[in-house]
Amino acid sequence: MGTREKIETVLTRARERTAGLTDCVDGEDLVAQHSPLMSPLVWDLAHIGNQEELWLVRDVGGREPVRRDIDELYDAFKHSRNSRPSLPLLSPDAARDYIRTVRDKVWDVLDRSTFRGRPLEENGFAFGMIAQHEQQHAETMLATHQLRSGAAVLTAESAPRVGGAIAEDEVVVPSGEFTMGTSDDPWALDNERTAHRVDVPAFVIDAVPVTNARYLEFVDDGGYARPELWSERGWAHRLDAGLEAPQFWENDGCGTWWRRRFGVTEPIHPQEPVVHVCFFEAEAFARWDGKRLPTEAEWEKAARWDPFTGRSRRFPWGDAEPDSSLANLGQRHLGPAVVGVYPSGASPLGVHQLIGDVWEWTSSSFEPYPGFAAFPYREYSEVFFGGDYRVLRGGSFGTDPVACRGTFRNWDHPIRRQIFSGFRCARDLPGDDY
Ligand code: AVJ
Ligand code: FE
Repeated sequence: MGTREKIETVLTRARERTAGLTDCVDGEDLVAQHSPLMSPLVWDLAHIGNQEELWLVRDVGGREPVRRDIDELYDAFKHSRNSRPSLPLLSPDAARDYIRTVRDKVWDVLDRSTFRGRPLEENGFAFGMIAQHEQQHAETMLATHQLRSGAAVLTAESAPRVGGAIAEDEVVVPSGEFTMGTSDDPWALDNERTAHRVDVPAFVIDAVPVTNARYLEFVDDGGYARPELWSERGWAHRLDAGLEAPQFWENDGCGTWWRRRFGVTEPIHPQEPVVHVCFFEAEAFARWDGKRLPTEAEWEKAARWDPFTGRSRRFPWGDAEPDSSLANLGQRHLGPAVVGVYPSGASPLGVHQLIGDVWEWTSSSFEPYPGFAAFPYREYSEVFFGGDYRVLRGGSFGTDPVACRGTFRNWDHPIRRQIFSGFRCARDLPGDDY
């Protein structure tokens, strides 16, 4: 596929996803605040259009502004999510008209683009960035749907529920250097750059994400009542927030846990990766299991390093784009698939489901790589470096393939769990003699 066709495909897919998430609820629901942690859906909708206008219509296209007067309203740094419902936002119909007007202009800008010249236009970067931006908000809107109360409105084919056997529970990753990050992936965002060599001591990593069955053992073993399993900050948060189980789990009082997912209460599938846990819960589970969370470098080496060539792949399975046989991405299913259903998506060393299903917490805070340069704006990554964030890797069932790859870095506060977050554990290799 050429650059132009690829851009048409990803922008069209993003808009279909946005429409699917916003056309299924009425106007009142779009302007409502479903959680203080989230924007009203109608804010995301117009913000998507405003970013597209700023970067593609005005900057790349050099066109006149469509709505300069609303820039401030849809600047994520000007108003907290919690305060957005009280702003004089565009109505749902006005927001839909606005994003359609912007997109029509973008098709015209795309027609005239050569994908060469300024760095922003090179290989269609700005178009790819905007498709990723819309899809990141589509995942955020999906999280808003999960927080919304009331009857179910979203539908999708259910995720595969019978997985194959996994040869080993854990995989040894031998010591040595590997290439982390990228300098040549055309649509990689600034924080994924630049490619650099990292020496990683040998370690052991779980072959699959931590499942509900394992997590339930932790809960049943008093995991939430044993401060020694938690970091000091984690325990303080566990008390303060009254954490007792993953978010959206409900105990029926007869000893059985259920979970509410997109308006439907269902039994907890033991073989699905646990989801909606915060970093502190992941850390406590790992300690209970005699393990720890992987660092970001360990996660990426397990996901990308090819022991036969020494090269770092784009994805665990190789450089090919994801498809439905390789990973659970793109909101095709409204939940993670059970472990073991994507054997062809495993890494060369046999680590499964690194991409898709659930975002995986790592122990690393969000910092720049050597050679980092903010591009094209400081507010995408740079202003978050050094803050109270932990890196998450691999994407979830809610992440579109355009915004997911072995180098992609997500980050959030360690207490957040309305995102589609799970984890897998790692441990040092005793003796480090592999
Ligand atoms: C990379 C997911 C943390 O949603 O806050 C969206 C992505 N940046 N608009 C976020 C983003 C600007 C960002 N995360
Ligand atoms: Fe945004």
